[in-house]
Amino acid sequence: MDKQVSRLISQETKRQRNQLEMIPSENYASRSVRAAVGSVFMNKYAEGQARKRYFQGNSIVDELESLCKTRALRLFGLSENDWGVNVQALSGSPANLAIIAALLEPGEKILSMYLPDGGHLSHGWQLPDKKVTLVSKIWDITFYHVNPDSRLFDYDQIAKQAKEVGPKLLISGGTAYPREIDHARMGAIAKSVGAYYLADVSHEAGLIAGGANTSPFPYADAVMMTTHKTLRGPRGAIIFSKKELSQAIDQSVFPSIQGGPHEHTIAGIAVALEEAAAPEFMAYAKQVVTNARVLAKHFVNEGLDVVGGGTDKHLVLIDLRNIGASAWVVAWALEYANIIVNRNTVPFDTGSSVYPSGIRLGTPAITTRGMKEAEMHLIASWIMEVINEVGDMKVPEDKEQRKAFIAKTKKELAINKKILAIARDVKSLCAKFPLP
Ligand code: DSN
Repeated sequence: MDKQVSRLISQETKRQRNQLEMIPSENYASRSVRAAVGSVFMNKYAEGQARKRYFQGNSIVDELESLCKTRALRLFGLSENDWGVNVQALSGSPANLAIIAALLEPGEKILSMYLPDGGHLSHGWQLPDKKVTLVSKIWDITFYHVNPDSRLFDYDQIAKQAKEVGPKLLISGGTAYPREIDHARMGAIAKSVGAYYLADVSHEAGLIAGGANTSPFPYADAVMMTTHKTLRGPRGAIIFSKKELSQAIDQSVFPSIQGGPHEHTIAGIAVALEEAAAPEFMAYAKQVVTNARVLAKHFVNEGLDVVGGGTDKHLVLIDLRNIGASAWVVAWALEYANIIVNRNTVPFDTGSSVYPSGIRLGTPAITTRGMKEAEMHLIASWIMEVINEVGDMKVPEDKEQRKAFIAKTKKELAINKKILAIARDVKSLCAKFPLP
């Protein structure tokens, strides 16, 4: 009925089909997940918890939400005697806000990972002269950093800092940290200073469910995950918390922060959790990591500076400074080559969030299409060709010159013969690996 939106949906479907989605936080949800999200559950208001609602007509919604929670606990091998679970938070940032608001009084201290080292905005990001996030406006934030040489965490240093700061909450969670976080160590550090440990495993959720990454559950007081990344569900979030904390967290989600939960999303999450419990999902999770490792090794062999020396997960972070390439130019050139990555800050970045020094790429979506090691080598070679083609195009420092450069460069990239040839090859590869 709506021609304009319908046209845009068709165009986006085509784009997703013909391009390589290599942003590590993206994936392709199954048709069943999408059907559940587009279902009549969208029409229902259901404030409160199952069987404790404020509106009538919720007996079926109650069943749905309880099913989703049971599946969530089962997927991660948790007992309902020890763990509470909330599936109502709208996404990762409101979920983290709800957890923090439930566990801490305003003004109390949080120790969390520094954003340019791969952390997340919702862990209290602030600049020296600007409280960028609501979390940083309400709570007292200190960041921990990666080691300057290894660009990895030095847990002894974090333990020392935790003693000095005395936080009430220690948060881990990397959106651009390529190695596994040592949850046992982080949990022990939190315990040693009387802090709660919140593991934000939004990026790794599917890898943990599939046995390809270590579970934080034995060590954390609360675990938050978004549901649309490696877990391959709809956009949403799940909060797990130790039983004694769960009531406060439920009340923090509703009525403190949100109104009615999106029950259609909860239906989609329930479907995704069932899909993730299937044996094929374990194979998928392992292949996601294998594919990322193949990419990382290929880039290291080509002389690129792969942060952390490789990856344990689904993502690879490349610092382009050693070859003098501009991340903005590379990311756009790759887009014209039908390869979608994102430009990203890297540890000790000398650029800005808009013009950072790195690119971040990941394998969850292309692995969902069925791509394996051979395709990773092919993709890595195309990425190298693009980087070599545009490596000497630098974004000027001067604002006015930059504006002119951006307009000119986009036009040049769009008609670059080498890039267009790669775009055609990428499209042919994509045709062999249909979307779910
Ligand atoms: N936007 C997500 C990511 O790309 O990692 C985090 O919010």
